[in-house]
Amino acid sequence: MAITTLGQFIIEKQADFPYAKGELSRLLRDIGIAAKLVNRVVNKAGLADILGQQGDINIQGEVQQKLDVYADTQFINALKMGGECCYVASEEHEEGVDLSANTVSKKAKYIVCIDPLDGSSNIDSNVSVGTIFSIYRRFHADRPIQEEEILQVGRKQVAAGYIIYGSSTMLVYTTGCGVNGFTLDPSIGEFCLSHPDMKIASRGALYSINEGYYSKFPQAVKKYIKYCQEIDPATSRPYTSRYIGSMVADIHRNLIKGGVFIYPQTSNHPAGKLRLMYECNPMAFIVEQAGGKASTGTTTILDIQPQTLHQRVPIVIGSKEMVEQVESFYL
Ligand code: P6P
Repeated sequence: MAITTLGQFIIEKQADFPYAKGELSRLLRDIGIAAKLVNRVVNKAGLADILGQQGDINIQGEVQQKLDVYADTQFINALKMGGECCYVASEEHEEGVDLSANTVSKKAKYIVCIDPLDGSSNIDSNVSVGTIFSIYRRFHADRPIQEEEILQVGRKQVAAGYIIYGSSTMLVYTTGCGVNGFTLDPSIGEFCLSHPDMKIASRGALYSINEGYYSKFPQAVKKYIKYCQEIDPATSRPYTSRYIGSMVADIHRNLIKGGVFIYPQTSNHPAGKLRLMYECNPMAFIVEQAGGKASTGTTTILDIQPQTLHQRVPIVIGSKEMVEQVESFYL
C-alpha cells in the first residue's frame, strides 16, 4: 500500500477549504516539524541529562520539567518561523506569546493554543506523554490581537490535534472533516497515514478516572463509578478501569478501543483540573469529529464561552453512549 505522509495528506485535503490559500496547511506542517524535534528528545530523555527538574515553576505552580520547557520552545519557534501564526497561548506562559510583530508575514491569521507537553509529571516513569494543540482563525489580520479573538468558543476551532509520544509516536488531528492518525516512521522521519478516518465506538467497556479522589467527587460521578462496577453482561459490565494519568494517552486509548475518560470537579479542584483552551476544547473537537461526545457532565465542552486563558473545566469525554450515561446521573 502506498505511503501517504502528513505533508502529502495535508496538501491533498487542502481542497476541503474553498478559501484556503495554503496557510493552514503550512501551519499544520510547522507543528509536525516541531513534533519530530520533541519526539527525538522525549525518546532519549532517559539518556540525556535533560531529565529532572529545571527548578522553574510554570504558572500552574507545577515544577517545570526541562522537557516541558524544551517542547514549549520548539513549538513556539516553529510557529514563529512558519509565519502563519500570530499568537500562541501556551500552558507554560501566563500571558500569551504575541508573534504578530515578528512573524514573516504580518498578516498571519491563525491563533494556536497549546499544551506543549501534557502529562510531563509522568516523564521520569517512561509513561506516554503528549502535545495538544488547538487552532483558531483571527477576526482581523490588520490590527493588534484582541482578547475576543483568543478566547473563542471551542466550536470555532478550525483545527485541533495531539501528538502522543509513546510506544510509537502518533499525530492525530482534525480540521472538521473527520479525524486522521499518522504514525512516525523514524527510518524516514515522516508521519505516515496509519489510521484514516478514525471513529470512536458508540460504547466500550473502559472507564478512566482517578478513583483515588472518590470521596471528593460529585454524587453523579460516584453513582457512575458504582454503575461501572455492577455486573450486567448485557452492557459488558463490570467495565475495566484503565487510568494512565496522562490525558493524551488515556483519551487516545479510548478513541481506539471505546471508553470514557472523566476528570470531574472535586472539592479541591471545584472547576476540575484540566484546562479548557488547550486540553479540553481540542480533545472535544477531535472526539466529536470521531463520533464521540464531550461535556462537563451537564454542558457541551465546545459550547463553553471561555473567560480566561488558563480556565479549568470538568470533562467527561469519549464514547457517545457512555458520556450520555454519565450525564444521566447529573440530571
Ligand atoms: P491526576 C497530567 O498531569 C494531567 O494534566 C493530565 O494529563 C492527566 O489526565 C491529569 O493531569 C492527571 O491528574 O490528578 O489524576 O494525577
